Amino acid sequence: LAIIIFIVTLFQLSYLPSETLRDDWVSVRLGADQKEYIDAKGVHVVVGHYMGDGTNLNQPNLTDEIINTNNFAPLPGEGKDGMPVVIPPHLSGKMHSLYLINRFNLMASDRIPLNRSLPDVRKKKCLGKYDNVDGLPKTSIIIVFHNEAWSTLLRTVWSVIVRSPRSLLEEIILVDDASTRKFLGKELDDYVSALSVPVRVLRSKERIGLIKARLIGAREAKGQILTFLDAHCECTKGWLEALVTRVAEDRTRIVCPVIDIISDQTFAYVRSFELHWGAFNWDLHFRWYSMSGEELEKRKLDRTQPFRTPAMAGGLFAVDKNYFFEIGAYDDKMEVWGGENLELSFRVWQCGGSVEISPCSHVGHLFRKSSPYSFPGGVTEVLYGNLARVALVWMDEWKDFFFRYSPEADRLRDMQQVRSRIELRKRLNCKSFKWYLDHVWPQHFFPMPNRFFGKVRSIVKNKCLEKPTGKGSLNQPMGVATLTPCSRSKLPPLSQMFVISFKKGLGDEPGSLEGALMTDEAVCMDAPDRDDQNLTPRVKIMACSGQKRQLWRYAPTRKWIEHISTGLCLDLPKDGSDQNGLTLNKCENSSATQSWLFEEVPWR
Ligand code: LR7
Ligand code: MN
Repeated sequence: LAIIIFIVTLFQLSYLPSETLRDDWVSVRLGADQKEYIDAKGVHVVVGHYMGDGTNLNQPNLTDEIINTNNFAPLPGEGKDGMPVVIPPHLSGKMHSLYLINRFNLMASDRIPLNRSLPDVRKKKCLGKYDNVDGLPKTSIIIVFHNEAWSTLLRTVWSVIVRSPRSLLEEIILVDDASTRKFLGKELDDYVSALSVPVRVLRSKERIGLIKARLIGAREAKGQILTFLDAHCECTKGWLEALVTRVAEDRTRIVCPVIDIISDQTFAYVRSFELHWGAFNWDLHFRWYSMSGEELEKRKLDRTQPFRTPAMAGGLFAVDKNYFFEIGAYDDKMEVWGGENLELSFRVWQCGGSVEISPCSHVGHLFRKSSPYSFPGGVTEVLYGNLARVALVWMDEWKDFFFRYSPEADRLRDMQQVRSRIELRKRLNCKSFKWYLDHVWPQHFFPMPNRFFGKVRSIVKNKCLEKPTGKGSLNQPMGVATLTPCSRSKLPPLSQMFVISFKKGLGDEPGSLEGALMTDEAVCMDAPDRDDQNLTPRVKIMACSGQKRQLWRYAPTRKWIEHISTGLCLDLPKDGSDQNGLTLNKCENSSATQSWLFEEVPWR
């Protein structure tokens, strides 16, 4: 059970984009954790985790027979144009138990034709932009899978065939990572041999995990370009042209599509945001964050330009095959799942390439709230072992920060043999992790030698600033800025740790600070720009925006935390309580409630 709960939180915390509720959806019934909506066209939509969230796993025993049966039975028009599927109420019981097999609504998927239509979700400006595919190299599409459902796997294949220019498609390679489901054997071989595009099924007898499975596919590929997809994707019009064109222009580019959402409940195709980039948090979990304001400004003229991303989600990207192998493909000592996306991102950036997202390429991915398959070796061991390798090889002094706060990874640190990967890094003459943070992701919130890292203490309260537990969009923490009793541990909880730059100008006293007051998950202390007389400004902690309203200044003798845009000082509310959050007031000399201490904590 512990393992299951871990997997569930792992996935919930990871990169599920915020649940998208359209304005025109009307709520018709609110269950415990189930919400149903009727949209403008009268279509039923179910949102929320009403199953598969780990709370109901002790449901009817799924026999091997049920798991091994292929129930694919398409109904014409079902799921058409990416519309949600409605399951008739009398089938609800069966739907719930089938859900548990893959942690998505298998019954819904099995009712949608493999070649269903999808809307063209691209911006108008994309249309025509990548239409000329003459002379472009061909690509091998590589899809690895372990016990995938028939309908999702083959809908992925069909969406590639139906929506890619034939002249760009060398072949489709399916790599079976030791699946045990019967229908993925000969039935699959026979089915794909009749398709109009060459499809090869490569099989691993042993469970090798997605990383080594992709390596098999990559080595076997005949195309000049490799395009990877998860086994439950649906490609939309124009997706491949936009990727291949950019890789062909510059072979050191890794190009990712915008990843849209296929609902695990209804299989609705939901367009996602184009202006999020990929990065990670202090625990090295992949995250989507809003692009910085500066970056957005630059893109105002043309939002269809590909943009650089600090990290890729992992599953969906195109890369030049020779380049992929020149820079070291994947770390073949990584197991099962996880970490390889950051490893590849760091490596490509640090060794002279780039990773970008093309807003003109949209591919849907079926997001799940938990993982359906086993992690041989244990979830924690697998994931944190892989992450330890990432840190050891690529992160220089930031690995110490990671290991200090991640006991799971620290425990596995000494077991990792990374010599050949470190040699690879030397051979390729790759840049430092500091260079990566400074140049690829200047908006990052990691500690740095020129930054303060530690607790922010109120001198009257013996309490410290705390990151809120509420969630905003993109699942980032959000809430009013509050205080909690300061931790006295040598290793304080990360929720009390903040980062802000040292200010080292002429005449600045030592220990002066200035900039955004940031913490994990790209959140910053925020207050309204103008001093509104009627309203005591509430100070919040929310997504970093790069705006002036998030800039603060501190000098150790005065002890004020000044809000730069208003000139006001961070204060406890007048009633002395801090439960409802901190506030801003006119700065007063030697006001105890406006006095703060920045207490550094070592991170290296
Ligand atoms: O042991 C395994 N063997 C496999 O072949 C485990 C998995 N797999 C296959 C699996 O069938 C699937 O096709 O590998 C693929 C990825 O596994 P998922 O779908 O369970 O992973 P995910 O979508 O939850 O995980 C994301 O992170 C992974 C970390 O290792 C991989 O990089 C996935 O490719 C990646 N998925 C995406 O990037 C899709 C978009 C997510 C976002 C945003
Ligand atoms: Mn996936």
